[in-house]
Formats: sequence, structure tokens, C-alpha cells
Amino acid sequence: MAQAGPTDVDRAVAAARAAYEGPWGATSGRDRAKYLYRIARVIQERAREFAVLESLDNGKPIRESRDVDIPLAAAHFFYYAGWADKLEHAGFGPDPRPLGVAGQVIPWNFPLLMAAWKLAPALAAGNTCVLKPAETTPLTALLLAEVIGEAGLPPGTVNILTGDGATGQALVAHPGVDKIAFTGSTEVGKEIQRAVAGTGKKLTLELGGKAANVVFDDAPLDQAVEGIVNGIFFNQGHVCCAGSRLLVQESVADTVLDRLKRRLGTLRLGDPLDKNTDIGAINSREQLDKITELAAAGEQEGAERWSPACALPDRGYWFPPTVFSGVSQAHRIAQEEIFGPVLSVLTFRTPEEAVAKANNTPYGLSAGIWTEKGSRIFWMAQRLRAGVIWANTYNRFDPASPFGGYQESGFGREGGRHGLAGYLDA
Ligand code: TAP
Repeated sequence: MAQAGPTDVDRAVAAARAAYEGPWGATSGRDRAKYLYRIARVIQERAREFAVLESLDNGKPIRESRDVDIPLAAAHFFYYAGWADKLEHAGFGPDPRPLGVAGQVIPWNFPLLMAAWKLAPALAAGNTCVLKPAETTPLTALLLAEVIGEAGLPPGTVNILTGDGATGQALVAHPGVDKIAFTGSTEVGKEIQRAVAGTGKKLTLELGGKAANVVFDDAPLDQAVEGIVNGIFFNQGHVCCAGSRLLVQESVADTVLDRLKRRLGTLRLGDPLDKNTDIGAINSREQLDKITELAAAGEQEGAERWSPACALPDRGYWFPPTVFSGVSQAHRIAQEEIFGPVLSVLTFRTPEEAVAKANNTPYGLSAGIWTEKGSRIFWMAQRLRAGVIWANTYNRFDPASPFGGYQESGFGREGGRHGLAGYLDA
């Protein structure tokens, strides 16, 4: 795959600027909406091709790319198409203006979906874009570029640059960019924040997480077990908002753990292109090493490790679904983002203790609550410091719903009306 250097970044930014000051800048909201609808429809028409490519590139099960990633990517374009001609009614004043050229850097865990999260609101608001996909997962972004060409957007409106961190760095530092939108690790997010400080560029950061999925003793336990599985094993746990810390009330901890283990015994790990696969491949050797190292630290620090009997394929990068019980808050596996199929289980006795443990993290992206009591859901939601809170469900996404974090999980929101704010001078 080509590695875009500083000259390529220059050319892409110049093309985006020319489109912004030229044909795209002159395109009315109504016409921008038509282009976005067209992109959404072509993604739907070519959904199978996108799904196969996404699974080949990323390693995620085809069932997920087919049923989640691709439909949600199309849904984002549909949703923001609806806003393009209604910006003056979006609550940002009577005449909100676009920012100009947006530089967008995305990670490898949801390659097409993250591209849609970035491009759809930016274009709806009237900006032009230069997007850099992750080094290991550029393929669906390139297919999306083809689709955008097919949809007839003026040349230069969307530019996709392949390359590694150095390409991202050059894009972030480029003086011709008016806004930086980044999704990725907290470490790189901090670096970007430093690089952008004092330049006047607008910045949004969607970073890591270490979410608590809190199960009370009155929760519908079978449903909760499904939510725990979906919370941490969806996309091999390569999910910033993954429910990677299970906080379970002590009185039901043994029952939940037993049922969870039984359920994990039924998951199928293997070929991402097999429709029956539940858990696919780890995206890269580097990520596998990171997961392996953190899981080893969990054992060394005294937590009890368990995985179902599960044969791993000979070729490729794989990690079995893993549960650590007896985890204490000081353990690295309770503090650091593993970004893999590894669940840390902690217990609590009272709601107050659950809140204290859930909030004991430098992150603040998401959380889950499982209980039959509506009043308890509200009580918890008011106290959990997380940008997204699910009740009696987990990992549900909708383009109309804003997503983003607090603290080291970043700032700014993507999705919903709020997602427009990051791309408007309002
Ligand atoms: P990062 O290493 O941060 O990479 C993210 C993107 O930034 C990649 O395209 C990467 O390029 C690029 N990049 C690396 N160094 C850069 C620099 N100095 N300047 C500009 N760009 C740079 O993260 P990752 O390993 O790909 O993704 C996993 C992380 O993303 C996890 O921590 C996860 O929590 C977080 N994440 C957060 C969210 C939200 S919504 N909060 C969503 C998904 C993922 P290359 O990788 O191509 O070299």
C-alpha cells in the first residue's frame, strides 16, 4: 500500500482547499444532501463487497461487517444527508458556516464506519476532507473513495491518503487544515493535542476507554450474560467502548460467572469469512502482542484466568475469549485498555460501591447498567462519568445518538446533531 509523504499531504490539502473555495463551497445544502444520499445508497448497493473487504482487511467476522459495520456506515450518510439543508435549524445560530478543510485520522477497528462517522457530518456541514485510514486497514476507505467518485462529488472534495502514523502526523501539522478530527489511542490523541495547540485549528478527539458493565442482582441474568458477551467479545474486543470491566453484584457473581462461562463455550472462533464465526482474528501482530502481554500481567498480579476449550487456527493472529475473575482495582487489567477479547471481573455490594469502582479510571467513554429497576438506572446514569450509557443493552449505535467521552477518552461528539458542531463555525 502506498505511503503518502509530505508532498502527497500537500497535494491532498491543496485539492481539498480548491474544492472548498470552488465547486463544493458553492454547492447548496440541498445539493449536498443529494450527494450524501447517493453515497449512502451506493454503499447499500455494494454492501456485500464492502463487507467482504472489511473482514478480509480487519479480521472481523463477516456477520458483524455485514450486519453492523456496513449498514451503520450507510445509515450515517443517510442521517447526515437529512441535516445538510437544515443547518440553520440545528441550534447553532441562524447561519452556521463550515470550517474549511478537515483533516481526519482514523483507527483500524471499524475502518469503514469510522470513515463514515468523520466524512458524513463534515460534508453535510459543507467542509472538504482529507482522511487517513489506519495503515493496516485502508481497503474499504479506498473503495469508499471510488463510491464517492461514483456519486459525482466534485474532485478534491474528499481525499483519502494511505500511510502510517507519519502521514497522520504530517496531516495534523499541515497549516492548510482548519480542523482535525481524530479517533485512536489516548497516547496519540495527546500528541495531536500538543501539535494543534496554538494553531487555531478546531479539534475533536475520540480516544480509548475502559468501560464498566454493571450487573445488579435484580437484572434479567440471561439477558445480562448476552450483554456481557456482546459488550466485550464483539469485534474481538477491539472496541473503544467495550464493556471490558464487568462489575457484578456479589450475591449473583457466581451465577453470572457460571452462565457466562457456559455461554463462552458455545462461541466459535475462526475464519472471519465464515458466516458462523463469532470471534474473528486479531488485527495485527502488534495488537496480539499487546493483548498477550496484558493478559500475562493479569495472571502475574494474581487474577484467575479462564478461557473455554477453543482451538486456534494455525495461521494468523488469534486470541481466545478470556475471563479474569478475582480482579482488584489496582491490577493493570482493571486499569489499562487491553483492546482485545479479555474481560476483567470485579464485584461490588452496594450501588455506591459500583459507582466508585466504575468511575475509578482515567477514561470516561461508556458504561452499561443491568437492572430491572428504572429508578436505579437513572440514579446510576447521573453518577457514572461516561459519555455513553446503555441500560439493559450494550454496544448499540445509532447515527442520531451522539457518541464521545470525558477525561482521557477525549472531547467532542460524533453522531446526532451534536456531531455537526465539530464541523461548524458556530
Ligand atoms: P493509534 O495508534 O492512535 O492510531 C490511530 C490512527 O492515528 C491511525 O491511523 C494511526 O496511523 C494514526 N497515527 C499514529 N500516530 C500518529 C501521529 N503521531 N499523528 C497522527 N496520526 C497518527 O490507535 P490504533 O492502535 O490504531 O487504534 C486503537 C485505539 O483507538 C484504542 O486505544 C481505541 O480505544 C481507540 N479508539 C477509540 C475510538 C473512540 S470513538 N473513542 C474508536 C476506535 C478506536 P497507523 O496506525 O496507520 O500508523
